[in-house]
Amino acid sequence: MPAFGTADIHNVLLAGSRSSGKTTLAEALLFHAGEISRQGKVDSGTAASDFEKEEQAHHYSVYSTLLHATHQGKRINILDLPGAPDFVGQAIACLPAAETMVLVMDPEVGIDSMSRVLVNLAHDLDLPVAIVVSHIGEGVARLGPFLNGLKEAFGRGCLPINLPADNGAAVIDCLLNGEGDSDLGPVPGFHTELLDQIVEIDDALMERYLEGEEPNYEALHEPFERAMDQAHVIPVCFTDALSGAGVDALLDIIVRHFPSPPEGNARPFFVGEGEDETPFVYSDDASKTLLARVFHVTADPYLGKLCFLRVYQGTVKAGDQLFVGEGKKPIRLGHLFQMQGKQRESVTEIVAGDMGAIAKLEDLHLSDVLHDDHALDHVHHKALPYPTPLHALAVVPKTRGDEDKIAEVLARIREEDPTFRARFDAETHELVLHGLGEMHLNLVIERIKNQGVDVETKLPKIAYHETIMGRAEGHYRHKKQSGGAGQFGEVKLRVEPLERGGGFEFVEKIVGGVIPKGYMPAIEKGIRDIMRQGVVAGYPIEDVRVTVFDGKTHAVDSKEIAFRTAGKFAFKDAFLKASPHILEPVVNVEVTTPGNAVGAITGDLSSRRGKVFATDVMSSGAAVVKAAVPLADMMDYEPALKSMTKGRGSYTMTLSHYDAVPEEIAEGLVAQFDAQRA
Ligand SMILES: Nc1nc2c(ncn2[C@@H]2O[C@H](COP(=O)(O)OP(=O)(O)O)[C@@H](O)[C@H]2O)c(=O)[nH]1
Ligand SMILES: [Mg+2]
Repeated sequence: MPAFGTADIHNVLLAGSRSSGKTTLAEALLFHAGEISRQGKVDSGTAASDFEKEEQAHHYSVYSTLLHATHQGKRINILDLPGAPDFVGQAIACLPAAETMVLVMDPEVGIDSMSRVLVNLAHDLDLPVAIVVSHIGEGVARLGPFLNGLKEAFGRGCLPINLPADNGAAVIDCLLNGEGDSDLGPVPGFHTELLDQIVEIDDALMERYLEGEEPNYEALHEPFERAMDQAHVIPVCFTDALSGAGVDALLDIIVRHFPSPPEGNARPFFVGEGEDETPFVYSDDASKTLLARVFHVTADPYLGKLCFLRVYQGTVKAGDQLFVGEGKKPIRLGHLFQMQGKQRESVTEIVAGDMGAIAKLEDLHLSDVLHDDHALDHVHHKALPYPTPLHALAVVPKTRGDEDKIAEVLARIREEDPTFRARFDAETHELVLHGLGEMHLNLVIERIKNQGVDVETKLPKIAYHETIMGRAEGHYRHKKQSGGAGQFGEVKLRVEPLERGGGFEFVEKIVGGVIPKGYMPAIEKGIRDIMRQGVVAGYPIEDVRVTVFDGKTHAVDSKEIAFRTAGKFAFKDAFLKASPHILEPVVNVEVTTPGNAVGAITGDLSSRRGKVFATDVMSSGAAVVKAAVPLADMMDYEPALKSMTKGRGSYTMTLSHYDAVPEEIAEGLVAQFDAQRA
């Protein structure tokens, strides 16, 4: 096994919307680098990257996959990310693992919402972006307008570093080469445009360039790198992963032009908390103390839990004793692996800049930081902007006793996916799953069923909340004194609304010790119990301050359980008097569409209780419509958008805020809840 030094490694993310060609490109890169002997296909379930049961069944990627290739003596680590918005959580978790985001785009689809989201994420994290235009064999006429569209969407730094040629059967370099012809026109024009942009970053180079010197690779390498790091240049290149056009060229581009770890922007690590938080500067040096982060977690059928690591500083060695975050107790590593999809190979170490996996560490989780020096105890990566899961689905096992199996599957999914949540509702005996969309939740159900457990699912629900708009007092006396040991607890409390997002505040204002301090945690527990269950419609309660100000104790019969019950019902009493409301999530919707469908789209959004606040039509003819719409009215949006745009529209949703639902909807939700309880 050749060993690679930190400067010989290139880490790239293959990102992009669904079906843009990431997995097929990954496969082609491995094949052209001689890593695999035949090129598999996504559609026949044979791609190295789509190896999980669910992926082969659906012919698309659900999980992030780590692959690697060797080209010109350099190591390329490739992270093939899922493209569907429902699986974006896994993609986001991987972003800090690489130096370059390679955004794969199918020109037939155009500049879609997901690609915009990804470019924004990369900019937020200071991650250089390169664009690979796929499917060039399927027609070159559309590539010119597509390129103009890229500039309009992502800035004038979007410039080709190679060009399609021979009607999409080949590519021709336009960074180091200034001659010849391409499918988009003569090469010299593109060459000059790119050099003009690069030299802006380097005064000395600019001077020589203006004097007529043609810069070579050595002269251009460093300025090009810096231009990428500063997003001054977003290089665009062309491929057809099925015919192989542009694939060798892309391998060359990755190892010759894309940043290695020492060349790329440092990943945003910080040390300390709150106001004391300061950037943590590491050095891409394999001999220093260790800094590594878990970017992906998966379950291997043989090894169990596998944690994928990116090492930033130092070297991880098999058998090492390491610390996890602030943990004082070291953990001992077992085997280390380098991964090729599902294939793994034992390695003795992973150096700064490289990635790999470790098995069987139950105490290690997604996003954890590993180190070997307590000076790094509080080092963490900048918080990643995971979307909030807004879709809910209730499931009940068909066979009693399967709860444990289900819990096991869900715990595993929660380990892997930061955008998935599960909550057991003790009152309804339902398991409520929260995810980013129907596809996301259906996949969870599929994974449960793959474990041989059959479940019944209820209709998808919206993640509503309950809250109050007014202040009120509540009172409850819990007294049970018939036979055996008695129970006594009495609580008086006040509830008042907090700002949206304020969560829950518990305040104790007891005078004269009428309730001993020791019972306060029990009262708070009782209140938290009912806040999880909801009072009026069965949804969790948010944004409430509770002040316990009075009550009574009994010298013999008072006990924790009595105060827990009293707290619960005193809260319910107050809540019902404090103008209870049901809140619904309102999402920011961004629709990318051909311009001629804008009228239909804005009209349709308004009919979904939406407020359209911007419509930008670009010269390429594409348009972006921005609106805020209650999530409840977006549940069937995908097919509607498809039919309005003849399949050419795309959209993304992110949580905007929570807003009170209109009266008639609230009444419906309450009636539904009452019927369920009856
Ligand atoms: N002709 C052609 N088809 C491609 C190309 N890249 C991907 N495809 C096809 O497009 C579909 C989606 O590709 P896939 O790699 O799964 O996309 P992903 O969702 O981005 O991983 C598959 O049917 C591929 O065979 C390409 O460059 N040229
Ligand atoms: Mg894929």
